[in-house]
Amino acid sequence: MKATAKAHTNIALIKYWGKRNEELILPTNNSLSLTLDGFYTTTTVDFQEDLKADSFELNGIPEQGEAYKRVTAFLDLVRKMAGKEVYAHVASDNQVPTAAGFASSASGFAALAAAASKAIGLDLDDKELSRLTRRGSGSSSRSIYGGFAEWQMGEKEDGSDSYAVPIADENHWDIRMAGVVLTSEMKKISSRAGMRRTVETSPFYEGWLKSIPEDLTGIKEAIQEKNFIQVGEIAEANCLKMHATSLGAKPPFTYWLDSTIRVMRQVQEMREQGMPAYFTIDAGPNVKVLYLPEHEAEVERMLREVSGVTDVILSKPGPGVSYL
Ligand code: 2P0
Repeated sequence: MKATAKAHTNIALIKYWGKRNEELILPTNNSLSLTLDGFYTTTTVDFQEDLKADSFELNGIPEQGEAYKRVTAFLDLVRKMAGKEVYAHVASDNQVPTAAGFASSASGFAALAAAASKAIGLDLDDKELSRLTRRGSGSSSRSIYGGFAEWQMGEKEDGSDSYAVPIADENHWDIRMAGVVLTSEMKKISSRAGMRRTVETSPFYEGWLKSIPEDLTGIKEAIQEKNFIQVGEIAEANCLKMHATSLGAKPPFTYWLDSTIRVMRQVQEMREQGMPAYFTIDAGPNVKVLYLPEHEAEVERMLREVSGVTDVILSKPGPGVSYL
């Protein structure tokens, strides 16, 4: 009853920002992401009849706090699905630079869901796996697939129709993303708390939701046509709308630093110099920049020039979940 799985992290171009059901992790809108090569989690789950409790080791270090609780709560779901009462050793190796604002929860839960379900004898297809991993962390539902994936919010109360679907795999289009590292400080407001406060209090939230269908239609069309400018314009505007909702929250908040804004301005400067590049930002200060391979050297050079930038990490589209 042992299995190992590998999953890559993803960055949303159309953001997930708010839940309609906190326990089942059901979102208020569809989101769409790009899975990245190079940043992944490899997890081994080993169920053993003689264990009295689960254990969780991350990069070789035993975890006990919040991370352990989220892993065991997730394993409870897997045990329930399989109808088996057996505990596991879980060992994860995280190759995700979390300091760069690449969320490790997406790759982490996708690898855990795949390894745990396989180890306990559940034979899940991608759709079932996406639905399961969603319960660990919403964004992980999209990491089941390589390249571009869309998490469909679904309508049902039980969440059975809320899972990701593939849009175009990692070989469809060589589009690149740079992770611009600004700070390694832990953020003050988690994405979970931030989205909750925004849903509950921001008068801009309704406008955000209304704008999603048009963004989704436009970006999916642009991905199929490999229209970089259209993908970039929609993704950048979508990110700005998401961040605008937090300024309208009560109390208001922002994840941006002064250096975040300097990077945004530098991306604008790149465009003025004739280099198509667009940014997106998640629930943190760091910036991700979309660009095309032919501009890689220049994009990296210009990003490193910005005051406050400590590192720039380049990435290509990556694959979906796999078993080792
Ligand atoms: C996203 N974020 O679509 C958005 C954009 C942050 C900003 O998904 O509560 O860690 O575990 O479902 O998936 C971060 O939220 O939240 C996130 P939970 P998750 O990538």
